[in-house]
Amino acid sequence: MQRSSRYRRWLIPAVAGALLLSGAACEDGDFPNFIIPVVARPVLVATTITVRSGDKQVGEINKPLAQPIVVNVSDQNGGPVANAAVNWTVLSGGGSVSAPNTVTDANGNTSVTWTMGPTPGVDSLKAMIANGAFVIITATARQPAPPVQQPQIVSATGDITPAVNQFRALLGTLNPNVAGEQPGGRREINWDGVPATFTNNDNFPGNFFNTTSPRGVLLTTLGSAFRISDNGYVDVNAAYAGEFNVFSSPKLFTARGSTVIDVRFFVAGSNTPALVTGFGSVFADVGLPTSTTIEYFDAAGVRLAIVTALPRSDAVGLSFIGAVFQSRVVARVRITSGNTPIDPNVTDNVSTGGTRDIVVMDDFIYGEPRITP
Ligand SMILES: [Ca+2]
Ligand SMILES: [Ca+2]
Ligand SMILES: [Ca+2]
Repeated sequence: MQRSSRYRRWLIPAVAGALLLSGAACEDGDFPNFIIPVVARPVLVATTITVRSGDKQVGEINKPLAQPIVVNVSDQNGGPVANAAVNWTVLSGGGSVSAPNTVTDANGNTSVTWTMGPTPGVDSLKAMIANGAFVIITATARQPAPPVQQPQIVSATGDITPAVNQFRALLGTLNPNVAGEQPGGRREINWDGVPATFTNNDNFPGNFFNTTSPRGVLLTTLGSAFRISDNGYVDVNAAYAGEFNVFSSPKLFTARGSTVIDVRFFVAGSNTPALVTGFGSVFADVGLPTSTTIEYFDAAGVRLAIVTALPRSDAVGLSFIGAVFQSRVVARVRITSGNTPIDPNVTDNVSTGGTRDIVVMDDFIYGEPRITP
């Protein structure tokens, strides 16, 4: 009986998880004075939660982040805890998670998919375990990038008439040269009606086709002036004879001192900026495959597209390039016509193997400039 009693006295604390049982601590005088180490297994519980992956992502508003949010739950010894409950709470941003409560796998991991809220900014998410330990995960929600519009491009060299007519048809019927917004359709500038006072000299004003003849374009150049010619610019340099042929007779257009011209759109006859769906131009004597381009910009100045005119392929030497977007998004185009401006002392030398490519312009064809996209 006595032995059984002693046994009980040290067994019970051991079962209760005590690490040691000291005989000296016993009040019972005849209990042997020795120390029994009892290697009791501590109860391992979910103690710590950490983010394994998915923190600080950047995503789109109202869209799930690309990567799941993975957390890991570990015990007092840093070992993984399986079947630990994790509670997920969106703290800010108004988004949502795929499940409010999850449990860890054998590796101590569990995850959710996090969908961003409706406003741009930093969203935050809390993942918490039963003992109150938690981690905060953040993500940045952005506005979705505007869909990249792929314009329809019309390009030709040689006989360009079918391409020009195709481009005209894409834009719609030709509007009269009057002030104000037309409901749709297109405008054109062929330079042929520019009066003699602005022909074969450097006096052509960049606002001519928004004032004298209101068609909604303002021309500017990085160079010094614009020049309209009814003789293929032979009055500038006699060596240009036969180089620059017309699509619409008899006049052509180019800048002096630069090959770069900006065309900005306005409601015809006004100072109100406007947008067009597309723009194209006829070019004369494109000699090099990359010298002549049209760049399209939106109202914020973002470049939407760049197109490159094909080099001349026949004796006439005309090229056409134009682009039409699905909606009215073009506020400005930048034309680069060749790499060398007309000059009394400079000739185009591409045909003899050189790299100086002088290019001039004929017809501009563009959508009706309107205020609304
Ligand atoms: Ca013309
Ligand atoms: Ca040439
Ligand atoms: Ca040329």
